[in-house]
Amino acid sequence: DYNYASYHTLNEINSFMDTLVQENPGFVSKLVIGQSYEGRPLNVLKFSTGANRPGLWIDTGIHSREWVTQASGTWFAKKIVTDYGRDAELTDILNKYDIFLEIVTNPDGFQFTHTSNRMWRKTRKPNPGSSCVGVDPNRNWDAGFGGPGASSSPCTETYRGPRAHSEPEVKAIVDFVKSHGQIKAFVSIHSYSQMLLYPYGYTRTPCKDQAELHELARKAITDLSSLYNTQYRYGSIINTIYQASGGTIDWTYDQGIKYSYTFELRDTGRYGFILPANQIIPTAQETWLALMAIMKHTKNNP
Ligand code: 0X9
Ligand code: ZN
Repeated sequence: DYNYASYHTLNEINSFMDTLVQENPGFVSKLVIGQSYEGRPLNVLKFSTGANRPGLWIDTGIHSREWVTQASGTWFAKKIVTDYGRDAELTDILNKYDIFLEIVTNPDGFQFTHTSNRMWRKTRKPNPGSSCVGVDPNRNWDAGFGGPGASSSPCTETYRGPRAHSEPEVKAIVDFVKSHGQIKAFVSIHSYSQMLLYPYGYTRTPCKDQAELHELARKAITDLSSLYNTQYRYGSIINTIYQASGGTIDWTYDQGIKYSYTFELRDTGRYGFILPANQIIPTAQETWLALMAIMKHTKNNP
């Protein structure tokens, strides 16, 4: 049986996904939206109870070293399966929307964190003319690409890449979002620093839905804190964390996905990326309350 209270390898998470699909036929399926640079499948779990529904997207692990995010993603998958038909609010959401969950969004990086360097963040694509490997997949999106808050140097942790959507892990999501055409909420989950952020990161200009996104963030982090009193900050990326160009949710917001959010999960730096495994389940549980607030608001404000 899968242990949600420990960290797992890529193979173990892939087996978890296949088992979940097998155990829930007609509800959970696995889409392969592309291939990583090293040829691994980019797997997305789809939770669906009917045809032609709009979609809600959650991704974890786009930065491979942020292990509590992939671990929380597996817990969310199990929670969705457990609560459908039991929890009235989630059941109502799933009777109107499909949920798409990409747990290991950067599989090459994740494998590398297990085999070679626990602190690997970027993709694993070589950079021509440099001995440094990888692109920051949260600087590679076509949203202020190349502007301040990203680097043009392949040897830095925030290297933006040679061009927008150069990374297959990013391009697969771009193609999926565009071809789906009805994604209504997009949540990209990182760690650490305990923040709930909305656009923009590439510009100081407030996004046009700032007031609504700010109020919903307040509600979401209030719900989150109700469980273990974990304190989150919230606001636009640029005002709350730092300027960052080419980020995921700036792109999704500019595509018309109003409810675009990024989380930075536990903690605030005591353990940082190396969060002890005994915090996985509490982190996932509290984060789920915030995700429910965002999904519920999306459903109630179509
Ligand atoms: O720098 C980042 O990419 C994010 N912090 S992290 O420690 N997880 O790397 C924050 C960036 C803000 N998010 C977006 N621009 N989407
Ligand atoms: Zn990150």
